Amino acid sequence: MGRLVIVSNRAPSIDGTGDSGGLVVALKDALAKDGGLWIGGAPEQTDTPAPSLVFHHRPDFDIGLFELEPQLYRDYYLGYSNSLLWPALHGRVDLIDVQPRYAAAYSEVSRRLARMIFETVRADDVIWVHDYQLIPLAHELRALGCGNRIGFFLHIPVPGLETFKAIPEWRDLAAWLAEYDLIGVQTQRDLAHLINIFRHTLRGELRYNGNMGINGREVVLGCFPISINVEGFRRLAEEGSVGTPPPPLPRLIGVDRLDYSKGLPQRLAGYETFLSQYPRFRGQVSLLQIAPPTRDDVEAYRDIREELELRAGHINGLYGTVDWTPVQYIHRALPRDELAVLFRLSRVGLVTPLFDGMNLVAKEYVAAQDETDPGVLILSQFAGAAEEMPQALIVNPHDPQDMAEATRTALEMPLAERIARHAALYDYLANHDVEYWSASFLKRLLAVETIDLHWISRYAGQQPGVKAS
Ligand code: ADQ
Repeated sequence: MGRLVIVSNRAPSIDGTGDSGGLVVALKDALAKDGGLWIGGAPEQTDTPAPSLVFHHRPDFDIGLFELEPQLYRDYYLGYSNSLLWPALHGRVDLIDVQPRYAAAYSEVSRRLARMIFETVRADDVIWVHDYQLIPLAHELRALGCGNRIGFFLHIPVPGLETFKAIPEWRDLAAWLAEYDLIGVQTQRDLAHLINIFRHTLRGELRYNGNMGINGREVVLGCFPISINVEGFRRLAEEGSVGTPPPPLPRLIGVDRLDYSKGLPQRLAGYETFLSQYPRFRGQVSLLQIAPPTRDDVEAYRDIREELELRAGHINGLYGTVDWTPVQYIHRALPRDELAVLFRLSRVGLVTPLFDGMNLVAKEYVAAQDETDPGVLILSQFAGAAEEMPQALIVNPHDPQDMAEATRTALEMPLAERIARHAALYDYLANHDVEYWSASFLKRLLAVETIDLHWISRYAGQQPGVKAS
């Protein structure tokens, strides 16, 4: 194999700062092995973007940045990606903002990026594209005659067909997806939805091996639940410290980007029901909600912030006393080691999104626990993580009563049961960490049969394997 080429909306930092979580850690080793390249958007936009990738060398891998004009970036990223695709794929069609210029910008970015990638990749490089911001990329690369293996991983959910059809370009999106060699999704739920979308939109046929025959070629589909560096996060929790020692209350903790998909108002509604129905816990527990701002330029995100602050203020006004604050709310990001310790100190982890591709906080909470006195995870049935973590207390985040019951059960759970549930969850995660995730995706991508260049040439209108000038 040649190099591994990762493509994502945002590139890792050039100096390695901020590598501590997420994708970079997951892919670092795979990238370092064969002199890998990570292609991603430059952190700043410019009125005079470079026509080609701007390269930087890191000791572990190279970075190729693509630059965009501010307006194009806004329409592609804040517009199409986050005001249309994000809400639609999370089932919130009531929030979608359809603007023709968003759709044009979305295609334009992949088109430009494909040109830059095509002039850079070698024939045996393997390309792995990440997430909903770049779905058309394989289509644009194929149109240029690119015959490389190209895989795609979608980090967020695939909704049901009817919801998907609320996106005006739903047919295009399905067709663009079908041009990858391998499409990875987080859960069996997503896989079933994707198969249905292909069947309905492109007359895709499911084969005995789980692949789909679409437009005369075979597309490999797979479910690859993403994970975390389990051992690393456990160590952070054991060794880290928090600046100010938290008060010695058995705490509930929630840590989420401030996003409407994370179900934060519903979580507070469940907590309010809990405090109202079980007065004996008043003054005994508090909920620490850490929710850093995200995508502040999109209206729906400003609304959710206001709603959360109103609800938190309402609960504190209703139940708080001079020496007890029921909801503590922090509206900023915290260092990872501090988060890990807070998870470990909390008796209950609340992970209750309305719809979520996976949700890594659920896995971080379990990894951070003291195995001799672990806390309990309350997990939404709509988080992708629920498929893998049945030993959590699974709840319906729309039902405050269910949330209140689960909170009481978690707080009263005997030590032996907490230990048993945690041990099962931790064992599973230890065997399915983020390295396992990236290795299994790449293994599957490398096993895909080399694609039919004659098929590509039909698109490119040129000889197979010949690069367009
Ligand atoms: P996200 O929607 O961002 O990711 P999630 O999986 O929960 O959601 O990851 C969030 C990460 O940010 C976690 O590592 C968490 O610890 C961190 N974080 C959250 N709040 C923080 C805070 N206040 N301070 C510091 N760190 C904080 C998308 C999909 C998910 C999918 C991931 C990975 O929406 O469903 O799990 O990609 O594929």
